[in-house]
Amino acid sequence: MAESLVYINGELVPESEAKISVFDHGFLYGDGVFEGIRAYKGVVFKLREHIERLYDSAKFLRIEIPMSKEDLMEAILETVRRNGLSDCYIRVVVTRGVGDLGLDPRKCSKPSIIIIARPMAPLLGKRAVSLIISSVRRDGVDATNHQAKSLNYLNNILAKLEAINAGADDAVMLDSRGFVSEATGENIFIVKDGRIMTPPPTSGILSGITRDCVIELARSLGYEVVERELTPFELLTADEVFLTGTAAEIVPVESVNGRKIGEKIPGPITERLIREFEKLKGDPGQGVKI
Ligand code: PXG
Repeated sequence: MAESLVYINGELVPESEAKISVFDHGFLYGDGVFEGIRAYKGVVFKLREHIERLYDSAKFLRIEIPMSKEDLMEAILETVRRNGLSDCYIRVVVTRGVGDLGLDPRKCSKPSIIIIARPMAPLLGKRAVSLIISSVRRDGVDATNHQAKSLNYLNNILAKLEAINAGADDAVMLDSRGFVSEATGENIFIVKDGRIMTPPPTSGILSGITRDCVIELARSLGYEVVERELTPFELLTADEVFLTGTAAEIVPVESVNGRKIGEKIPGPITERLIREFEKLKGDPGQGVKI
């Protein structure tokens, strides 16, 4: 297979030549932001929403992306085109840029922009997943705040390690008050008595684009969707639990801390949402054409 082409600071180079400096603060301090985006059947799904979130994440960190939103969108589309892809995963990374040792961001003169596009299957596969409730608490909204999609994923990685150690597929983290927040790379939903519920952004979650899409989709199908704090009890006793994310899409949860969830996996509402979500893939109204 030919090498993929990676966009680095305005140039498309073969992946073996795609290199960043060891003095880049994205590498030294995790000082940067990113997006994970998918394209389906020649349409980049929710591209504008991802671009908006990327610029908001950068603004939170006072990283000024040296490119207009339109130009960055075009660079993403061009990277996908030049790699000859129509269904793929796209990673956009913007770091503080090359600086000095020492974390002073003022030493970094220009943010680095990297775009990778490659084929990818759903992250967790289509089957159901088992979860544990992690002992790692989500950082507070007054701390690093996961509403910004930053390169700081240590919180998530510690939780994922705990899941792996426990023999589970993934972990769900609680916020500092003990309410359910999200899984390591996905948002979480529960269903109880026909009503769909998911934690609000105040629970220290990333406001997932798949989450927003599923909320809208569910409401359009006539389901009641409530964004509110959820206790671990509500999670463990839910009729259905599912995760949402760009990489994972919609994934049913079969158990949490060893408690089996529901009668049948996927549950009826999860199954319906998966089926309806499939119909959005490749719809030009849901994104931007390559
Ligand atoms: N929470 C967290 C912490 C995430 O990282 C989501 C929720 C879901 O958000 P979206 O906007 O994707 O619905 C994410 C997204 C990867 C990977 O390679 C992870 C994500 C997305 C794409 C790839 O691990 N996480």
